[in-house]
Amino acid sequence: MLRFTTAGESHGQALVSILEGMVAGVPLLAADIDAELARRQQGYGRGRRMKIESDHAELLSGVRGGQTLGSPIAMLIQNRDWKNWQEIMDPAPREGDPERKRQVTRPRPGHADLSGMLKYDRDDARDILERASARETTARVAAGAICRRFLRELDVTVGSHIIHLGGIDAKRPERMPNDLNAAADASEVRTLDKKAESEIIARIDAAKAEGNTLGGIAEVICSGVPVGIGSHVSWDRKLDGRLAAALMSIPAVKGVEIGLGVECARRKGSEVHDEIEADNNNLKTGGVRRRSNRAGGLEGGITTGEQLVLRVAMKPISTLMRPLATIEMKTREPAQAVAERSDVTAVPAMGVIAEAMTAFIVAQAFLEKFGGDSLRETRRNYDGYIASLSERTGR
Ligand code: EPS
Repeated sequence: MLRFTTAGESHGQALVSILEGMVAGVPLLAADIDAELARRQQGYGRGRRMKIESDHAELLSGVRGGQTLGSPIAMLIQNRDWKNWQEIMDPAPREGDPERKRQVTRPRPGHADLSGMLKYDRDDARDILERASARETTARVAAGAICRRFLRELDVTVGSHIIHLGGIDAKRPERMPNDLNAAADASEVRTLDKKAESEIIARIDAAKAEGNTLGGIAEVICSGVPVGIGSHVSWDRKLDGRLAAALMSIPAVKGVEIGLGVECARRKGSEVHDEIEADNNNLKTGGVRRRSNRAGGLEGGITTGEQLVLRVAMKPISTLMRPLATIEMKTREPAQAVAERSDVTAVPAMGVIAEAMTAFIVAQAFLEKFGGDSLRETRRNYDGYIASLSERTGR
């Protein structure tokens, strides 16, 4: 079973990411991971922190001579900001227990601060917010980068672009670019619509000026997945549910849609379902094609062989420079929430994180279906499956 776990606080010493269950023989360079980490750090609307950090994953185990070994892959990503926070984040008990600096006792509406303080019995919300911070997503992107590298060997790609930010819709081009990420990454807000791009940037500037924050929607597209990944037989094997859970777990994400998503509910059946026709040339779909892809590449929790199309909606960041009303936890008096340094929006970065989570779930489901301890074995099993699909086309 492919799985990963992360550890680390936002202003702690480092982040840790461990990916377990990846097959041996996948070509992997630290640069493959760093390239994804750098993509996550981009995006107009981020705060000064992103100028401090320049993320690099140190491969501690599981990779030798540029190939995975099949053993757990441990990665360490240092927090450069740690040097400014060492005293505040020191794991050792403090001599004489002096008052801690940078305590947070005015929880932010919309953040994990308050529920976390109550649940974990903490008087300082820093004990919660350090881990609830979006900094943790760096470690997810590192694990996702390895999954993406594995999938690339099986001709599967994952990309994303921003289709909404701060009240502005970005149009999809008539023809999607062949290299979606190259095109989206060329934009500071990762959109393919130039007109919307300048409107979005103006919105971000305006939100910043008023001490506000903005949310938005990323669309993730995963191409090259054959028919038959995931399963209808049990609730927890349905790939749509697994993707939704993984994407919903990204900080500040409040909605996930597959294909038409919520819009399905408003339409008649004839305007929702994708009609089927034979297409003997397309072996990955079992020799059929859909006339449309409103299902977003999933029917019954199983891939159809069409592109996976997922949309992920992020709420505005909950740290506002013009803070919202809350209470001071020590006195229970009305107060304004803490206004820590933060971002105006992180929607462009969220798209990259959503790609990483998608790559992880798809890689996990691939390994369930095709198994193997080495890439060669997985590929042989994969090729055998595609060959058996081709028998149906009479070839
Ligand atoms: C974050 C607040 C900001 C963001 C941070 C997430 O950091 P700081 O509090 O240090 O200014 O930049 O995001 C990252 C560090 C990152 O790598 O994405 C928050 O409160 O969630």
